[in-house]
Amino acid sequence: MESPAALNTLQPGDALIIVDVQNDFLPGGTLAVPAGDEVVPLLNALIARFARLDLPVVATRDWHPPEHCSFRERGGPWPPHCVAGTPGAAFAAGLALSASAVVISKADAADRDAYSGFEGTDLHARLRDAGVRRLFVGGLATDYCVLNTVRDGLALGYAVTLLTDAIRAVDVAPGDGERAIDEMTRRGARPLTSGDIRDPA
Ligand code: VGL
Ligand code: ZN
Repeated sequence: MESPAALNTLQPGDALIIVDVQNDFLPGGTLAVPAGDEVVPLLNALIARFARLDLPVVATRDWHPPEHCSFRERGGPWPPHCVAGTPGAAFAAGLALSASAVVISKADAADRDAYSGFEGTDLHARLRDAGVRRLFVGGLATDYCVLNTVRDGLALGYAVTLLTDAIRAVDVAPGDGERAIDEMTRRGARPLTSGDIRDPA
């Protein structure tokens, strides 16, 4: 059994997973997540720390074709958002992605949605090839893409730390974000704030 200190301390095999920090999910975007912009400085600090320790940084992005099935015009639940190649789909301008960050595009087929960064992508293969065993997950949105990425990560056998200060929820129904955090925790994700993460001695 690892001690709590070890659980909080970065080590080889750790990776930072930044979920969908894209303009359309920030205030002013077409599917704005309330206070979604607040995750950016927290994630930037973590990007710098992971990069300094030579640990992988992965950024997922919602990357929809123009007539995606999740859009209202096609009977889906969402306004058009994150159309591949448009400014709304670009990563937040303030997000300081390291040059070595791996970008994973998802939900890029017109007739299928994918909330998880693992769904229909090579994310698992890339992490496995890099020897990754623990995921530190932050980004947007808590109740959709973060939730589903964490569910899949746990099911695939990764140890998952949920960066509770670096996520924000859509909250279509009030409490969705809190319920998502509860579910992820119940499934085995470890909730931690970025300030609780320690560098190795
Ligand atoms: C997301 C709603 C629709 C997300 C993506 O990134 O959480 N939410 N598409
Ligand atoms: Zn989407």
